[in-house]
Amino acid sequence: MKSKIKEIEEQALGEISSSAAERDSLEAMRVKYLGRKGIITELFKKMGDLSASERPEAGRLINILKETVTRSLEEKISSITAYEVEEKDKIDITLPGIRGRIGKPHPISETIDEICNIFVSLGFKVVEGPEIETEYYNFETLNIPLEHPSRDAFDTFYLKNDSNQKFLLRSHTSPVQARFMEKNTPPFSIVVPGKVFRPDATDASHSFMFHQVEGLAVGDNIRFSDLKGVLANFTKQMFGKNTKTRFKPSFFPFTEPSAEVDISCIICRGQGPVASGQKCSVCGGKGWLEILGAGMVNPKVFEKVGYNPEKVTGFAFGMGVERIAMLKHGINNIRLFFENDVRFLRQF
Ligand code: 2NM
Repeated sequence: MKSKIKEIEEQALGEISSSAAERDSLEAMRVKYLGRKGIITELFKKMGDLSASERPEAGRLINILKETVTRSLEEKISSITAYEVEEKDKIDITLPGIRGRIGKPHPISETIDEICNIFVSLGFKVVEGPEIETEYYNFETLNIPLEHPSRDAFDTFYLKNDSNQKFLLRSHTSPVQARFMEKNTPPFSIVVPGKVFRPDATDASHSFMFHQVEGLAVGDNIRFSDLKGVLANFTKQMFGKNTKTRFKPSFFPFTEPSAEVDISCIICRGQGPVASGQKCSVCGGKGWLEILGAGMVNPKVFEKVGYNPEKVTGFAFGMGVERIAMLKHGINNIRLFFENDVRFLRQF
């Protein structure tokens, strides 16, 4: 019996020390020796076969064996626990970092900045003003009288009335220019960026809210050729140095004469029909894209703001920022700018 116990002890301690340092294999080891049908448990059961004189000594030795094996298992388990704790606290500096996403300006904000910076390079100052306007500044001062048909295109989004004034969301940024003229003496050149609001039904190219940049230069002997020079320079800086500019006669109540300004198509470069005989999808084969309205400030506007039209002249222009951003980036739907889907916005 004694040698049998010694043999089991050696076997058990050997197996435990060479077993994998994993909880599963150690548990298997515990079951094998100390479980209900384990080798050591069976030894206890076999004591009944011994004589009464051998039994106490055998019992003592088996108990020592049981304790030895138990301690050996516990030591190994505690070494696993220590290893796990140590590993958990270790920082693996070779793992790639988690980069936080950084925001950036909206493409419309970037286009506004780009437009304004070009005019700043030409000596213009950037001026801003209120989005809620009075009928007076949105219409009257700009020579858009109450019963005039050209007012229909703008006439919307009225707010609750004050006692004697009607308030509305501005339909262009020109009222800011009218307010600026009242408070300042020429000469000056300003650009006014901002949100404007129109009664348009939304489609791929229209929105009830969009952004404008309008410009105004007033002084002594400012001429139509100054307007042409400034806008030709702007279109070259904005769309590339080979961009051509073309003026067509038009009408605005606040300018006379008035013009619509086209640039040579930035896709087909003014060629219109492309080599394959198909029409350019951006300009529709025309070779030109309309991007601006402009003109010489109507003397009636100068009178309204208290200037003497015999003494000062000026030019003004206005453009839709969304339209310009769509042309520049090849975007075919204005709504993409306002949905704020980050998958769209991240492309800029
Ligand atoms: C446009 C086209 C032509 C314009 C006129 C004025 C003001 F205040 F001086 F009368 N500001 N902006 C103007 C002129 C705007 O937008 C298509």
